[in-house]
Amino acid sequence: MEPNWEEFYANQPKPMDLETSKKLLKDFVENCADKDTRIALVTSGGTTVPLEHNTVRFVDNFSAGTRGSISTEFFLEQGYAVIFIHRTKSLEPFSRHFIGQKFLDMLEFDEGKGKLMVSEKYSESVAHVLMKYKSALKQGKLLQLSFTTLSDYLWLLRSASQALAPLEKRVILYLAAAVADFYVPSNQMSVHKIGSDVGPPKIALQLVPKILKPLVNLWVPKAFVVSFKLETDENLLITKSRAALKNYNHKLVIGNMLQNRKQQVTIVEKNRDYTISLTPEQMDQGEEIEKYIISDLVKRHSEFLTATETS
Ligand code: 9Z3
Repeated sequence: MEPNWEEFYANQPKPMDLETSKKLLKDFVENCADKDTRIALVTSGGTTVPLEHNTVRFVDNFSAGTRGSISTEFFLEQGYAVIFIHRTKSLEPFSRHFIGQKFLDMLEFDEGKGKLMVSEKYSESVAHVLMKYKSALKQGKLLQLSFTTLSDYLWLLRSASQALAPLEKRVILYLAAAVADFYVPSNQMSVHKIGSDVGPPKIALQLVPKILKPLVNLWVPKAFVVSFKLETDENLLITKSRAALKNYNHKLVIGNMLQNRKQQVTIVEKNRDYTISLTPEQMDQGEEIEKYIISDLVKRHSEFLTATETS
C-alpha cells in the first residue's frame, strides 16, 4: 500500500525552527507582491535519514547541492526572486565559488593600518561574486533556508509551498534536492546509539510518501512545478520521468543520469522530450549546464504565463 502523506506529517515531528522559517517565508513573499515578480523555489542537496533520535548515524546520499546552488544564481540573473532551500553545509549560491579555496590564503592583514583586505590575486573574482550576492540580498530577492533530515525537508517544503501559493502562476518550483525514498519513522527509531553488542541491527526502512502528489494538487495547484528524476540506468530515464509526469500531473521532469549529470539532462514533457547538453569544449571552458537549463525553463514559464493569462 502506498504510504500516506497526511500520516507522515501527523507522526514526524516538526523541525524546531519551523515557526521562524515560516515568518521569514511570509515576509519574503509579501515583498514579492509586485505582479511582475516571478519567484523560484529551489531545493538543493541531499536529505539524511537518522537511525537514532540521539543521532550518531544516518543514511545519506551523494548530492553536493551543485545543481541547486548554480541554478539559483541563474534564476536571479533572469530577474527571479529565489527561495533556496538547501541541506546544511551543502553548496550555496555565490559562496560556492570559493569552496575548496584556502580562505585564509585569500586574505591579507595590514598591521600598520589595522586593515583586513582580500589579496590582489583574488580581489577581482571576489568583488564580482560579492556584488551579485549583496545586490540579491539588498533587493530582497534571495532567501536561504536549510534542512538536514528528510523530515525537516518535507516540513519546510510544505511550509514554503503554502507560503508561495497566493502568487499562483508566477511561482516555479525547481525540485533538485536528492530526497530519500526510504526512512525510519520517528516512532520506530532507537532513542540511543544502536549498540553492536546484540549483533547486527535489523533496521526496517519504510517508503517515504510521494509528496509531489499533494504538492501539485493541493498546495500549489497553479504553480509551474518542475521535478528532477535521477537514474543510473539510462534505459529507465525517460520512461520513469514520464511515469512521474503522469502520476503527479505537473509541468516538466528533468531527467539526469548520475554519471553525466553535469553534461547532459533531458527535459521530459507529456508528449515530447529533448536534451540539453554541453559540448566537451564548453565543459573545458568551465561553462555550467544550469545556465542553459534555466534559460530554457524561464522561456517555458513565460509561455505558460502567456497561455494561461486569462485563467
Ligand atoms: C536531481 O536529480 C539533481 O539533479 C541531482 C544534483 C541530485 C542529481 P548535485 O546536488 O546533484 O548537483 O550533486 N535531483 C532529484 C533527485 C531525486 O531524488 N529525484 C526523485 C527521484 O528520482 C524524485 S523527486 O525519484
